[in-house]
Amino acid sequence: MGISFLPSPTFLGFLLFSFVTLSLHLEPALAITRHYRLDVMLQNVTRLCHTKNMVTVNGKFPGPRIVAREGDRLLIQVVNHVQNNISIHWHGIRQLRSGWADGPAYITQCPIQTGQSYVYNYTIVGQRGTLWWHAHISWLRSTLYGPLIILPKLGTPYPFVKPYKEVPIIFGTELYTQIYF
Ligand SMILES: *[C@@H]1O[C@H](CO)[C@@H](O)[C@H](O)[C@H]1NC(C)=O
Ligand SMILES: *[C@@H]1O[C@H](CO)[C@@H](O)[C@H](O)[C@H]1NC(C)=O
Ligand SMILES: *[C@@H]1O[C@H](CO)[C@@H](O)[C@H](O)[C@H]1NC(C)=O
Ligand SMILES: [Cu+2]
Repeated sequence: MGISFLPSPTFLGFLLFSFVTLSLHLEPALAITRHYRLDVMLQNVTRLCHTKNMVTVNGKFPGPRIVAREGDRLLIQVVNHVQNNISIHWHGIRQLRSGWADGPAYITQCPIQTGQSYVYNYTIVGQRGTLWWHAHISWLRSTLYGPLIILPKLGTPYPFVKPYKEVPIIFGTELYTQIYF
């Protein structure tokens, strides 16, 4: 005859249950919502001694970088101040249950018309690294683009030695030569 100090299976089950629910509750607490506003506007841009009046985002060429962590929600308001119809595609983002935020005009949304705005609302799930965003209508993609940087979750290391410095490099052309999706 002996006295057992082993916790009952029910108690163990309860502990496991608490642990699992606790972990489930902890995770979203780390993810945040990040707000961006992209104003699509004309701007005189000078490159290699040539000045061109072009369609830009926030007057920058290339456009501003968008930074988020894996798990974050992005709320990006795009405001159209130019005469062209606009839509922005978040290249490489897996739109899980947010297909209407993908961006191709006439495929997942109507274009944003002059003077109108649209809020792209999506969560980044299971992705990290550097992607890019670009206009997804007509030739506008030739000047409307910028980096989209997804950092690992807080406390999650990169799958390589942490770099000393990171510099996004974007290759672009003003010539619109190809149609692609
Ligand atoms: C761009 O330059 C032209 C010619 O100098 C000027 O008339 C126009 O106002 C400028 N546009 C902007 C948005 O700065
Ligand atoms: C802009 O979009 C609207 C709505 O889809 C369309 O009726 C109009 O023809 C478009 N304008 C141009 C210049 O494509
Ligand atoms: C963004 O989408 C989420 C999930 O569908 C929704 O709960 C939230 O209200 C949306 N936010 C805005 C500002 O549209
Ligand atoms: Cu793309």
